[in-house]
Amino acid sequence: MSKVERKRWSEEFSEWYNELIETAGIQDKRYPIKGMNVWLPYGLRIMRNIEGFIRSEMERTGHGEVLFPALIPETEFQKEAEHIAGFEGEVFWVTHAGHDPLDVRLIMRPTSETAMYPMFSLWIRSHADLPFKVYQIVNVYRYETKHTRPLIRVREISRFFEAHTAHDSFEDAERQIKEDLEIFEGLARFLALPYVISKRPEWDKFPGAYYSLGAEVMMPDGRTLQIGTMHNYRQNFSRAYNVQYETESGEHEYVHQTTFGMSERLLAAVIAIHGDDRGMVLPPNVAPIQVVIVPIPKKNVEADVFSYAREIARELADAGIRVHVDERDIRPGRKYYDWELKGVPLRIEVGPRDVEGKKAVLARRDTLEKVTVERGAIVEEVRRLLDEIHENLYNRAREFLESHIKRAGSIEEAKALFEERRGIVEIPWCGEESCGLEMEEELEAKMLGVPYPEEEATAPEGSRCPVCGREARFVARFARTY
Ligand code: 5CA
Ligand code: ZN
Repeated sequence: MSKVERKRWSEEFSEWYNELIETAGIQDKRYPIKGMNVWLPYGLRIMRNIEGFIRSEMERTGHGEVLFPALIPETEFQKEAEHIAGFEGEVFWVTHAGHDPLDVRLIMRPTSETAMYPMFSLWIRSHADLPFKVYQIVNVYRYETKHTRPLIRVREISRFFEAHTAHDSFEDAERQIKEDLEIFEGLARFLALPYVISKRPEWDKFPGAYYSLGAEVMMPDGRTLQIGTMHNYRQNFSRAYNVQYETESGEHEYVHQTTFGMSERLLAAVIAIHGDDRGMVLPPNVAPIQVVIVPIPKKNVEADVFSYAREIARELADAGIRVHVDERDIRPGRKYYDWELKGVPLRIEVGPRDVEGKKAVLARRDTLEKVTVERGAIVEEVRRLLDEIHENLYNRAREFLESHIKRAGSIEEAKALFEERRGIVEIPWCGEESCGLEMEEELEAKMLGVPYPEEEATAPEGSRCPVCGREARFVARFARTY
């Protein structure tokens, strides 16, 4: 039987998560502004590893990195009507400088469309400038009114990844969305996070978008978390910000635009989805320490045990593995506890008998299994186990996600499913907003949207919308969300 316990993880997820953020050294929540937390070194190292992957993907796909100011003049912010309506209630204002009120008030960017697009209109001149692709990784500010939670819903998003592109046609913008989806797939694989993509309903699009896609993961308590979005703006923003280009035949056209956004929610998903009652379980790709070596010295042979441990560490480091020898003067049991909490994927235990027999004990964090390995086979075995841990985390999470997606034909059935295990419930839908909103209310759940790509969204033949009884056009996904 597996020793892995996930009782608190699933039944008291909120408490488990909040405690872990602090005990595992991710963030300190005691900063005196609600929704703004302090990153700690260990948490930041994991986040930097995630960021490194995204950055290299952005560069690989031809996005140039830019860095815009954090403040936006009110006058620029106010140019796209839907966008203002969506964000107005969520922005922090800068109204004074020193003792004087500002003539033009400034907002702290909640995202950067209204900062970037006035500049795009200066930069983009001709069809030869297109496609135009940039990204930045910055802090953004949102006065969130829903319950704040570390990494998940914060008021200062400290790692906001935003890609903005401009194109000469709707088709080319659609190609960009496809590329975003591919980048996202690679990232999700890298983090061992299975997910679903849904096309948001009209009433829940990103403010100003023509359409929005959301990527959701399944949290331990059966609620979903949106960890990425891609939006096709069509020409909504280019008209408002006058972003035009000259075509080959000399006419002036508005560009088509897209964006792709993510945040430290990615780290929240990694912590939440892979963890267990002992703490975090980090995918080797992002673990700051992939292997921790714990020497178990006995009187008189301490020096031998420590030098054996360091020797193994040197060999692993030479092989490109992130390794740490825990030489603290505390009991080994205490060390195990700490590194399990911090999610280090592999632990190597070495005692006097291992030194003598030229062996070591390898303990996996994901399954808690131990194996004894010959000295000469350690590097190879560590490599193999790190890969296996990654696969196991992915497969375990995928099973969890799949077992939390169910279909229902009626509201009653959907309600029963939510009672039982929450998760995502797919329900036939006629496509009318009023029916969608009524289902949201009855189920006390959000419509994530319809499955994407759209071929997967069509309702089974003959199925009916449970609200109005008309023939269903889609299946719509509902979930309780973070
Ligand atoms: N301009 C677009 C694309 S860059 C945009 O802002 N989209 S967004 O509002 O959906 O945000 C992108 C992603 O940021 C979301 O998918 C979510 O993962 C993350 N995010 C949004 N709000 C917060 C928040 N308050 N705390 C943490 N992450 C957030
Ligand atoms: Zn209906």
